[in-house]
Amino acid sequence: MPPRKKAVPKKSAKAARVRTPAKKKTTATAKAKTKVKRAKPTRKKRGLLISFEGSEGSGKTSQISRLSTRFEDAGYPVICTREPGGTEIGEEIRHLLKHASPSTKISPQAELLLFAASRAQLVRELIVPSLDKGKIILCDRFLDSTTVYQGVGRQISAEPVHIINTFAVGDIIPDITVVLDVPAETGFARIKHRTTDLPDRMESETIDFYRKVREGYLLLAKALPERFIVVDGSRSRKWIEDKLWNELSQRIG
Ligand code: Z5A
Repeated sequence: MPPRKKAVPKKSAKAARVRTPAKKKTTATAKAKTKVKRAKPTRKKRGLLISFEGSEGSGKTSQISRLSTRFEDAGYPVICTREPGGTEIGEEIRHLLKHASPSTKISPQAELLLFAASRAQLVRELIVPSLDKGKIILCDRFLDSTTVYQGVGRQISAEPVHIINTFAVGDIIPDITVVLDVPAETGFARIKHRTTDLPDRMESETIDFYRKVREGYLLLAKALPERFIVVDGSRSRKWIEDKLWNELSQRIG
């Protein structure tokens, strides 16, 4: 299987989330209008953002690698990225989030903001410019991970999670979100043999936490059926790849 490409762009670009101007014309509203002019409303049409979600060991990384090859072979311009990470700053945040010592005691609120910071950078540095270039972006986790892990898993209330998510992504919402659904036990069994020099803070959660995460994804998918595709992640790698390729290539046209 070819190694997954890590895409870190050379240039950064301005993302364009613009507030609706107030009724009265003031200097501030005039500035806001200038921003409206600079926004590129057509960019979401040009490329496509496909996020992959699911609990640990659900097979996201494996499927992104397989599907990127299928997209490339079919002549689509495709890039792969991940969260947290995907940019230089994001990868530093990833390291902190995954390998901070237990004595650091990162609070759920600080954790939420760190994930959001990594995402805010990824959106502006990589996702917006790639959509502008018409690329298909396969993203290993995106904002739904925060909704589920920090919202459902860590039980931070929905409102701050939503506000912070929205602030981080602006108007960039995935066009399609794939959920690889596996029982928590299956995911755990798949990753337990992993050997690494560094202890992983996130992987030390209980099985109950991952049960909640799974339920959270299924609820989200039920609420947003037009965006989500849920696939049985406990099937064989080849079965999942074929199923996803059929679904995605049909939707992309
Ligand atoms: N997190 C968060 O809390 N809030 C956020 O906003 C964001 C993230 C963005 C990121 O960890 C952690 O951050 C994650 C959520 C949290 N934490 N947890 N816990 P990560 O990026 O290191 O890991 P991950 O995203 O959870 O993915 P993963 O553990 O690497 O698993 P995966 O990518 O879904 O699966 P995989 O690597 O493709 O496969 C795992 C193993 O299973 C591997 O040996 C494969 O060969 C095997 N596999 C894959 N598919 C199959 C099938 N179909 N059958 C059998 N075996 C398979």
